[in-house]
Amino acid sequence: DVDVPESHPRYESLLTRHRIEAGVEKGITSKQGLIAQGRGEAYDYLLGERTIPTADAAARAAAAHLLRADHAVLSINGNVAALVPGEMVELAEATGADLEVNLFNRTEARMEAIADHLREHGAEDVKGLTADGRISGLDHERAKVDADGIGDADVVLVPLEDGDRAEALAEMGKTELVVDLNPLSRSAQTATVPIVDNIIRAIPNVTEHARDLEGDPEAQQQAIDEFDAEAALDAAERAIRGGDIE
Ligand code: PTJ
Repeated sequence: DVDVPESHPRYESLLTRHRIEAGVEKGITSKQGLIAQGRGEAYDYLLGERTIPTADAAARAAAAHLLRADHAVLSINGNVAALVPGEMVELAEATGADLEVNLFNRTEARMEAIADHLREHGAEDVKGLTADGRISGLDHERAKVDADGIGDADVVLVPLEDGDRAEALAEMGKTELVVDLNPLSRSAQTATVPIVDNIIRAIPNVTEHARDLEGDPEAQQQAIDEFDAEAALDAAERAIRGGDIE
């Protein structure tokens, strides 16, 4: 990785930046991914770079949805692949979900590089390269999915998703789980479960909740029933604006 002293006050943030940079160098992350990361970092700084209680409740509800799904798919883009490849593989294993590469700026080279990168991190089956399905209501390149992946899924985790696609997936009736540090983004606003947290913290947290909820349908139902998306988005916005966190 990179030579940042652990005592540095912005250690995590610098490490994250380095991973995104390395992602661009490896042909995994797009240049726009750098801009997206900068935007995310600004929100995270204002949040105090921590998981607020409503984000933790969202992570638990997301874990419950993944465990109860008939077919759950975790969507991977260039930022997600650079930041949390092993963590996404672990979450897929903990919940029985599929992994699918799904890009906003789709190129075959980046699709292949990301699929290889995930396999290097332990993924066995990586979907997305067949691209024989479509998300309705989007233009050609951005609509491509695997028919037996996101096309068939009832629950999808779409971290750092573009707003148009998040809306289109929701309109197809899928239960949408989003990770996005901006509570005002359309993705967060249209999600069944918006997790307003840094993906670096959010994914391992969802996995931990999944392990805790596994085999306990009552606790899963409770995590889903108790989560209020609108209240969680409001709480995150208040936290970012400098208000109290309840
Ligand atoms: O690899 P591709 O081609 O699929 O492109 C991926 C990006 C992320 C570049 C693309 O989807 C994009 O442009 O997304 P946006 O519209 O910039 O939205 C990304 C959202 O994720 C923004 O609201 C950011 O605040 C948020 N975000 C960025 N970094 C993080 C984050 N949220 C959580 N954790 C982060 N580390």
